[in-house]
Amino acid sequence: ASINEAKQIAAYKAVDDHVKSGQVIGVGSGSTAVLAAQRLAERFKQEKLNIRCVPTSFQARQLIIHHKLPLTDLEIDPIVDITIDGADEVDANLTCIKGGGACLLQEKIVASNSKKLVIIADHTKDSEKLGEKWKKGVPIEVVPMAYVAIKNKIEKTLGGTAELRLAKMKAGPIVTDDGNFILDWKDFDPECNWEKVNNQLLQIPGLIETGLFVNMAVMAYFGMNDGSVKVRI
Ligand code: DER
Repeated sequence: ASINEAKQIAAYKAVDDHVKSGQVIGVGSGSTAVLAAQRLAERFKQEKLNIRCVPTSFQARQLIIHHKLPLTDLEIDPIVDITIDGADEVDANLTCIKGGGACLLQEKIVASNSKKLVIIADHTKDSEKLGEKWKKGVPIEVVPMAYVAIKNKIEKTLGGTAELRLAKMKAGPIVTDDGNFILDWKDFDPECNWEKVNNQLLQIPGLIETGLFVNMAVMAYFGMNDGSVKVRI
């Protein structure tokens, strides 16, 4: 199976296994979540599902509107039944690196207000330890005025390098949906205790959120090369 086909089988199986009428659903961000939204729209139409969708980014909001799915938000629906979202890498304990698409802040907020977070990905995201396959670092959202000070603090206290994420089709840094910058923290110690590291990072003033989703996902669906789906619980 191609990578896209692997993403699709994981996304479709997760939507088919978990989505039912009456739910408030968190719609994820990134290319795998696009496929989940596609399947959600198919089922919504076929089964006339009574669902409401909370976006996890501007992209997710566009997806919901494009598919004419019922749009809601966390202000109206602060309790989400299930969020289905992608990831950049998932380790053996279901700890995820997210934020490859710079959407980690709203994704983590919606996920933390969801009864269940289900991850969907192709097999290239399936690792024993974080850092094995994903080499672009842990995305960290920061207040723009503080990015150098935070970069220095991360490198001094935790090692590695924290690089400002620059835009491709815009001069200068990428700016997130909430107007912040992203630092990508690379060359971290792969043996570290991610819960401890995440808590240490979150103490830094001006550091808004990390792409480390620790003890949040309850399941991960991986689309495999042979067309099967591997589920990690
Ligand atoms: O930015 C994000 O957190 C996305 O969910 C990303 O991690 C996964 O995007 P992909 O499905 O396009 O690989």
